[in-house]
Amino acid sequence: LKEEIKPPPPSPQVGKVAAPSAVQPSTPKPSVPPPRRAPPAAPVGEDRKEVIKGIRKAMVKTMTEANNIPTFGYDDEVDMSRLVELRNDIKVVTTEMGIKFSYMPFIIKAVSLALHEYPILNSSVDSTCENITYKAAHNIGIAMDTPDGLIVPNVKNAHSLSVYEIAMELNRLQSLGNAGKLSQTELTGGTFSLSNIGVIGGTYARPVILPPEVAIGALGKIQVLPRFDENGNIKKTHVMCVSWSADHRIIEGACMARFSNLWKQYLENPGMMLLHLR
Ligand code: CAO
Repeated sequence: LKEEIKPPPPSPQVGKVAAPSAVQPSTPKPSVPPPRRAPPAAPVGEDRKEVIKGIRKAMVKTMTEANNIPTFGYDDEVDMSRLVELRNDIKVVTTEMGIKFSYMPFIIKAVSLALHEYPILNSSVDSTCENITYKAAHNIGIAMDTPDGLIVPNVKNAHSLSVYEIAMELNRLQSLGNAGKLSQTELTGGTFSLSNIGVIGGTYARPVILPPEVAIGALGKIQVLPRFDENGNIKKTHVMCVSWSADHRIIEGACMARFSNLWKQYLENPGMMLLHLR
């Protein structure tokens, strides 16, 4: 005889508490506060006072002055993939020629080409903001992190220099800067500035304009990131962020954005720069 198999009787619920998930909607777990960081170690020895002088003193003056200027900020990202490829192609030759060829010469040339279209970004204003002077030369200031601190020598007449000549001048300024030997000529007369903080790291920044200049750009680190191509496929892309700051008393946001678009076009399609070679 076959014994009839019956399902086991339901277990008695009396006196048992049903599992919460069975009868109630799940409630969020109480958030656990992150572990506290250990307090910083107490300073050893005594406090140290230092007189602010030299390059840092100059920075106090310029930055305090800049802080009185209403500034507009505009950020974007640039696809540097083609430029990365181009630089790799020419790096062997330029190294043999004894020239360090970074991305900066292309970035400076692209700035100069875009300034031709938007000359107000290469202007200066007087202290009472009553007159704008459109500068004839493109003297592009480059923020340099040197053993003496932050200095901003400028590449004079970038508009009339080739990318190669800009690279040579940048090499010269960098060696002088590192040796603390830049002269007043190299440190004054800038008309527009760039700060390549991306050499150290980071994406976006908030650069401070150097009066009487009216605009500055900060470049972030070139990173390999996934982006979509025109067909919707993911592609490996060398992305660099840029952060512009401009004097909003005379520069409209739309002008800064159009300038940035043009500059970006040159960097994303470096071949376009060839059209303007003399
Ligand atoms: N992202 C990734 N790599 C970068 C880069 C970026 N944005 N910019 C430069 N690099 C690379 C260069 O290609 C170079 O690599 P290789 O050795 O393979 O050629 C390397 O980093 C070092 O570059 P570099 O510093 O010698 O040359 P540069 O022309 O790019 O920059 C300078 C020159 C003077 C702008 C830079 O050295 C510097 O001092 N930057 C700091 C600026 C700063 O402090 N700004 C803050 C101002 S506000 O306080």
